[in-house]
Amino acid sequence: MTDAKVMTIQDISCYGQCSLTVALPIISACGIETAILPSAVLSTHTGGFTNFTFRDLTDDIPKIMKHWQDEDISYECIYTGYLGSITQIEYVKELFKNVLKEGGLKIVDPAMADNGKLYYGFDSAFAHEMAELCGEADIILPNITEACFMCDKEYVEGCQTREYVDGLLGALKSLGAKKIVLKGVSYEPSKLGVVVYETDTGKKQEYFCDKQERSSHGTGDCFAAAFTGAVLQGESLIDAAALAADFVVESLRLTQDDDTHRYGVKFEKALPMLVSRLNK
Ligand code: PXL
Repeated sequence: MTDAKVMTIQDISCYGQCSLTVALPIISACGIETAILPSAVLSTHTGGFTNFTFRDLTDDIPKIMKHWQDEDISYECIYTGYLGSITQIEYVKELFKNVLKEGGLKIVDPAMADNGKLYYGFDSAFAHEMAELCGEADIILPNITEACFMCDKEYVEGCQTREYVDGLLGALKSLGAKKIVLKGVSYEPSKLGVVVYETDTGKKQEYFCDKQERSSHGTGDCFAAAFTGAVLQGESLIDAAALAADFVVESLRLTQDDDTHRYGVKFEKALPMLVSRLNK
């Protein structure tokens, strides 16, 4: 068991099973000490809810960072999720410089879009700034839509061809990202999965699951958290990505019969599976 500490910066959506309310329990369940930096506090996430509150915590970020520096607090890994503004992206670059241990791991999930659309409140200027942050990262976790917005590529509905996915991976490599975990890849209607591309060696690996009937908000965050926990426990990238994908599928499966539960997935009920697979 490692004593590596991770710090994750993303919002707190008080209700809705996404961002910090899934990252903290999932990474902790993986046996990893997890510090948090809330980028904003919302009453709910922005997908499918209206009139949510949004308390921007941008101004707190440099103060929190300064206190950590004064206290000599630093981390083996920083994992970023949903960020609320371009200024916050700039602050993340400062956090990488000032509170990540030398040789520490930068994991960036450019959580900002899905199904061909940017989430509420984002625009292409934000997507391009996020692309720059991805260029500084060791590992990035975009879905197909986010890759398209960051690389100015056309989003194609439905299944992709291998040529199209290879084109996206090449464009993501040009951003400067070292290791790419591209999510939401589907070469045939019944399968959905990830491609892991190590840009330094050119190695590409893939992992596919049976496509579930339902999709849901928050699954990208569940994936990123489980992936981060598994990597910090020493799993290879492809094994961590496969475990994270299986964890999301299990969470979706445990949610699908509940028609009233549409805003997130019941990942809590899949945690035992995640932990037992990690400890094998
Ligand atoms: O799951 C990504 C996410 C995180 N945080 C907020 C969101 C979303 C997706 O819509 O709205 C606030």
